[in-house]
Amino acid sequence: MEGEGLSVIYGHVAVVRRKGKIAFILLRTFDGEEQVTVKKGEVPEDLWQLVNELGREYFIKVKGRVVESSIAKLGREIIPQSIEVIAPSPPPPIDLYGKVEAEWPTRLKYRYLDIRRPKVKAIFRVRSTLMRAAREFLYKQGFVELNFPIIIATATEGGAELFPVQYFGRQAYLAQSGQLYKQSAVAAFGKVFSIAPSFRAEKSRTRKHLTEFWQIDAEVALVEPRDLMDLQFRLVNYIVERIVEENEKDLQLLGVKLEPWQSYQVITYDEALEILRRKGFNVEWGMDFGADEERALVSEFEEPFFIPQFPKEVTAFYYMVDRENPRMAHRIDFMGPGEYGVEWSSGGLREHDPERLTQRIREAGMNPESFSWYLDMFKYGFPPHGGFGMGVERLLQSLLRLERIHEAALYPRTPDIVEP
Ligand code: AMO
Repeated sequence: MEGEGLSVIYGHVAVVRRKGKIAFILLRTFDGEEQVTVKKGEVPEDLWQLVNELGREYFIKVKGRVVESSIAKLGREIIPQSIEVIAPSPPPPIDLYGKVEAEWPTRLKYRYLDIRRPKVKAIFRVRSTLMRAAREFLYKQGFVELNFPIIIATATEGGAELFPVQYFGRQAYLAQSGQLYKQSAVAAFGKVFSIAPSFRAEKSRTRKHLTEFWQIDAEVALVEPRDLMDLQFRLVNYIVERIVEENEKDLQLLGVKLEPWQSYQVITYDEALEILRRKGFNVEWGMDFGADEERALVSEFEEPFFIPQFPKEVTAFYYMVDRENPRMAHRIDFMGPGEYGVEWSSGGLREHDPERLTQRIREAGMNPESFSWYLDMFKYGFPPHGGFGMGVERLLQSLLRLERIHEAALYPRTPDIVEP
């Protein structure tokens, strides 16, 4: 659409308001909104008649003049010469422009319409920037992007949370993460990442769990915990900067103010326990933080923070046990701060000693034989390494202050929802 000449605009009819001899069509285009102003007497009679027949969600083609307008909310309006209905619509079952949002289950039932709402579109435009920025940043840091298998034969993140797949008479599973594969690849490339879906058959019905979610899964050879923390902090800040640059209007629509953080903090597991005890939680040394504890903890912070070690018992088998303090393992959690804070990522240093790994797999109640290729690979000159898996929806949820994680997925998957 250009200048004040004749333009052709396609869009969905959001609302038609008629005031006597004048009608306003609010048109939702693919990248914004336009107002079409139709005056009886100034347009051919059949066009005026057509306007009366237009309903919400009709997809139309408008040919007209774009003129600046001091009264129009958008600062300009379209004076049509012709309007063509490309695809009509029955009245939509949910009100896409109502003051009061439809209930969440109804929105989900008609998600294919719900995603046309400007606020929902804003969320996914930001998500698009987030994905692009993550890639940009990691490429700039010299990472190689790879794709790991989605159909796999073994649990990587705990045996109970697997979705089984019938695989030609064998049992296979949907990947819980690319963990084992990204570790294998780090020995070849040094710095690798993958952005891929993860599947977890968790029956958790919480504000922060999905059964299908996306991870920014990275692995680096020869890193120290500090490097991993710096890298992730810079990654998130880069994502925030790009969103601020690219999505000004979307952030405005969502009522969200974003800016990069100045610094991050590091607190020990024991310090986290102390904070929680002070807040009245009955937490014992050795436990992992549940949803309530996590929420209470992050709300104490205004800057992102890391917890760089956890009691060995609450870490997955692939995390390296601290050689100096064997009660602890190098699992590093990265926490988003504030009221909408949440665990953005888990990561850490990996165990690359096959003997110790075998022992850890046994302790986790799994059979080392199911991991034979993984255990074998560490015999072949394997460099020390570490990495992280960052949850895309969790990060988006907390940056955009979304009440539930489901809003950060186009078609969320939960124990109750698998359609549409
Ligand atoms: P973890 O299981 O902690 O670690 O997952 C990494 C990150 O993914 C996100 N996440 C989820 N998001 C939505 N719904 C879920 N059910 C869900 N579970 C996890 C979180 C979490 O921090 N292999 C390791 C990572 C690594 O060590 O590199 C892993 O998968 O943001």
